[in-house]
Amino acid sequence: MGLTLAYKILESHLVSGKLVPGEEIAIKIDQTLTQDATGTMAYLEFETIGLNRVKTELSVSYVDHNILQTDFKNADDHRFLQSVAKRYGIWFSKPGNGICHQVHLERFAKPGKTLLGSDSHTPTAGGCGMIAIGAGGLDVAMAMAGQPFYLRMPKILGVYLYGKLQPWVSARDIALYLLSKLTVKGALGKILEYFGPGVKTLTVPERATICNLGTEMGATTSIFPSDEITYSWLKAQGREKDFVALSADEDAKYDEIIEIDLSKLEPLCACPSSPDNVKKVKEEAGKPVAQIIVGSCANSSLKDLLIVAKVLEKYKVHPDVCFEINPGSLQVLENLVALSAFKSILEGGSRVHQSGCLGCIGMGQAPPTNAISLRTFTRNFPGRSGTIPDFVYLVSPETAVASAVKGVITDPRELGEYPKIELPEKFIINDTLLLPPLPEEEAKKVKIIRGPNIVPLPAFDPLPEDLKGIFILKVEDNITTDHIMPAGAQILPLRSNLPAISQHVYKNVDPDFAKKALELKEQGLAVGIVGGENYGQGSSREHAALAPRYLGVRVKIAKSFARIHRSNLINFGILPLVFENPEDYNKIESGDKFVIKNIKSALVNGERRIKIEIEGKGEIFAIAEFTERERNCILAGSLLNLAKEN
Ligand code: MIC
Ligand code: SF4
Repeated sequence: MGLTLAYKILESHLVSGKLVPGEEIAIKIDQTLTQDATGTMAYLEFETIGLNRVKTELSVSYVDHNILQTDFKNADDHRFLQSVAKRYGIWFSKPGNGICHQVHLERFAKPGKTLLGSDSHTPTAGGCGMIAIGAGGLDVAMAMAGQPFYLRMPKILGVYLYGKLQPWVSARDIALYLLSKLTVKGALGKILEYFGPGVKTLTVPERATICNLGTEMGATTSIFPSDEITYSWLKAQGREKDFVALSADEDAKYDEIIEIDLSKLEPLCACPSSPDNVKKVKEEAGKPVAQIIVGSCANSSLKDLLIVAKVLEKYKVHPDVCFEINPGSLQVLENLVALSAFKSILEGGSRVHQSGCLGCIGMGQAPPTNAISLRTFTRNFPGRSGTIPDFVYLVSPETAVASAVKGVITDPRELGEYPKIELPEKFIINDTLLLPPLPEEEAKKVKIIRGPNIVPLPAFDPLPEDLKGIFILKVEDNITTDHIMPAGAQILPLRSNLPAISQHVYKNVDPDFAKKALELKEQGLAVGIVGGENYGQGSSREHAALAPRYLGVRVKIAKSFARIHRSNLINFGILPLVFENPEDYNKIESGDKFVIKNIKSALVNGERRIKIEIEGKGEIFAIAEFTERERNCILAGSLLNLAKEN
């Protein structure tokens, strides 16, 4: 029986376990990436492990999220990160060099290798034939320390592409089509592997867009084969030596298959406020738009901005639209300039920003009140833009620019003939903002620079024998990490300061959450949270576990959990329990008192069924589905405690 590409790469990196769906496996990690919003914590964690240098083939620290410097905090973080990179043998991508995933694809992604990144969109590099997975900062710190990465072997969902996209339909529309079929939880526990004749019609950045958005479906990762198109991409980056041809066997056996005829797709959009609320652009056409942004790790490659430039050669941006461009990287920007495309972007009426995440994570670019904003971003979760309520649509660069010139949501096919776009055979490469690691002897002498906002991690107490407390919050399905630990210009700068950032947990859901939780913690009681399906979807931010833990959260009971958030909870000693009977969700209300007797002994004995007594309502049962490693981690109170014990 033939093998899938994902299987082959996992097999060549397997450290322990069996490659059987659902079984825990450990894989060797070749490369890591961090970004500044998750990176400061990841490096504080790496420091506590006490090594002299990273043990990976390559580790890169990017600064792309917190590049708004409203005071000393972000600037201090940048200096901390740069000094850590120098000290421990890590590449450092300076602010302005671009979004981690775009730069990684350009400069470092290698077919056949594994990459672990402290950002949920790390799978973008799957466009270049690698297994690239998003994880919490602590998992990435462990990988930098040479430890394998543990995960449950996903199922492999083969996506068979055939036909060719019609003019004005692009990679984003393929991903939106899949989102409409799979929803935000349809790819949980799965790897999306693309194959079939349609693959050859897509460039590497287009493949990367598709892999990037697999994250929004809950996928563990997404991957494309490495073929002659991958070779041309690497060659254009001056990296042809990194090429190896890789694909699934002809007779590969996928756990499931979805087929997509690319020629049948049309421009799609994700309506407010979920990436899977997908409709045809023509169904929404005619609605006035106030703001449009082309950017983010999903859609800000050279091709994405060239299409914008080509349209703006002919038309001007509508006077009532604020049309903004966030180039994916310095390389994209420089090549746009060299191709004279930047001129049309400027002359056409765009507002151009520096390369980085910017408004995608609410660092500026908030839309006006009661107005539609179209974005080529990854997520339109409620309030993520910074305006509450917001009306954010996710669209392709083609739909974005067509709507920008018309002033209303517009199907780009209305613009007539599709412009001819040629990508350079060789990109202009400028790595001056990308600093290589120092040699070991020199690195040892480097002093790490810490600003006053960089607060060391507190100690986390082990799991007590009984958990007695109150469920202080009950939330619905698909709660995102943006609900749990919001980002944006005021909160993101607090990522290295746990006591400060904790004050903002669940702020937009229950403004008193932090206060209530801390009061219970002071009384020695445990804080509990009740959730629905796919609890904790979205980002990899471990602060969505770390900060609640700091506030005294010890148990979350939900119908199901998103992969990265579940791992982060375990890494910081919070029990993620799943309702045995999902109907029991209706029995618990916020404010209910609970007791979980002998939970410690139950975990020590590997018991799966846990009794929870709810005051005045009787008992319910929850499933504690943990591997031995996960159980030990929860018992120790955190993975760091466990690592120290060992
Ligand atoms: C996001 O897109 O939500 C982020 C910001 O990139 C996060 C990481 C973070 O919260 O720092 C992610 O996707 O993992
Ligand atoms: Fe940055 Fe947005 Fe991509 Fe997250 S999704 S890495 S915030 S561009």
